[in-house]
Amino acid sequence: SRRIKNISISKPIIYGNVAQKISETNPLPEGAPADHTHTWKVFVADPLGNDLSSYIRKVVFKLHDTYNNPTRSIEEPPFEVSETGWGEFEIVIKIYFNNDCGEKNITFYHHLKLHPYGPDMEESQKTGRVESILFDEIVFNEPTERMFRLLTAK
Ligand code: SLL
Repeated sequence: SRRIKNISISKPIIYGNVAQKISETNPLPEGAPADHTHTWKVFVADPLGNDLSSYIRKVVFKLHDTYNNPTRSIEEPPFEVSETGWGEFEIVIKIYFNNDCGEKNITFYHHLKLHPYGPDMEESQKTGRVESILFDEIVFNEPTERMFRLLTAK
C-alpha cells in the first residue's frame, strides 16, 4: 500500500533478559544439565505492557550454538524464551513486522547477563537476581497506510 509522506511514528520497546541463580528457592528445572547455574528469560516487550502483536508478526531469538535448536522463533506474544545455562553470550534478536506492511525486519543484539557487576552488584548477590534490560524506540519513517493503521490501532 502507499506510503504516507512526512510522517514518522515511533514505538517504544524494551528488550533484554532477567536471570536468577539456581538455589533452594529456584531449583534447577527437571531435565536441565547439572552444570547449569541459572534460569533466564530473554524477551521483547512493550514498556507499558501493550500488545506488540498488532504490528509485530514474530521475534526470532538466536541463542549460542551450545543450545539445542538455537534458533527460537516466537510467533505470538509473549515474545520471550526461557532457558537455563551457565554462561553469558550474545543473543541475536530479529523482529519481523506484519506481512505486507512494507517494513524490513530489524535486529537487536543483546548480551545475556547472568553475573552481577556494577552498582546493583551487592543487592543482586543477595537476591540472586540479575537483569539487563534496554529501552529503545523503533522509528517508522513514511509508513505505508497499512502499517500506519497497525501502529495507531488501539
Ligand atoms: C563462549 N561465553 O563464548 C561462552 C559461551 C555458552 C553458554 C557460553 C548452556 C549450554 C548448554 C550455556 O550456558 N551456554 O548446556 O545447553 O564460549
